[in-house]
Amino acid sequence: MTGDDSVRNVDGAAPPVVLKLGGSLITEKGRPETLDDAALSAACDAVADALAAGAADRLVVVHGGGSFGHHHASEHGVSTTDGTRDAEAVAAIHGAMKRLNAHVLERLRERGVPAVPVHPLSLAARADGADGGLDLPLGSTVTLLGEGLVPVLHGDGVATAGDGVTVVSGDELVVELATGLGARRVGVCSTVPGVLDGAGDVISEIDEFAAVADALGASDATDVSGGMAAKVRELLALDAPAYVFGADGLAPFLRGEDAGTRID
Ligand code: IP8
Repeated sequence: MTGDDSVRNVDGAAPPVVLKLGGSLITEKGRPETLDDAALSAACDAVADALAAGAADRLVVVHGGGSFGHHHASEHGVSTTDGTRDAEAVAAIHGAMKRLNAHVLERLRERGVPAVPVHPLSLAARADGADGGLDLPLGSTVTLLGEGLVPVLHGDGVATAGDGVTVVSGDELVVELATGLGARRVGVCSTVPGVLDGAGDVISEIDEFAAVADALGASDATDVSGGMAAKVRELLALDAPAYVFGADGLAPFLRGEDAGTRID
């Protein structure tokens, strides 16, 4: 896929934009199930303004867990690699994510954004276990987009062969959606203004991992530390240009401009 708007994707329509709103941006991470109301409202304003202006029509939103999902996941010892077969634990994690999702949807809808939920627990699976890939059927997301709606997915529990239910992160969903939908652009909005170098300055552009491995504190060959280095690696592997930016970068990104760090 390319950034060329004239290119059509699998459903014959213009490729969508995939936007992740980080859990640390839209919630207060230290306080269980607490929204960062101002940050969430500002993000929803930016999305509504962009849609009203005709920018970013065909938009898929993904949000993270912040103080909703992570709080319950850690209470029950569940992570992307450690699963549970305890239905109460699954209900607690999924229920918290649905509550956060409902807040995001409500704020988008009250600004005129036709946002509808897509819950990954009901769709996705890791059929080969926690180490295997994510199978995320895209039929509902593609169809909702085609109907002029804005699908809003979220980090969630995911059925995992041999491990019960593990966590699927918003970042993993972004990669699956961007690849499967042939996204035009990908944006990751969080509390940091971009990918930072060793001196704490935003790196404006990354086109190969080796060039920034030292600054990110990761070796080129191995990256068990996860975090930003892993995120950069995954975004580099996408065909679409990806941007990592803070709250101030959201409006420019949705207008089609560069914001934060461009990873391509
Ligand atoms: O905040 C995790 O999503 P993330 C969601 O994108 C849960 O890592 C259920 C903890």
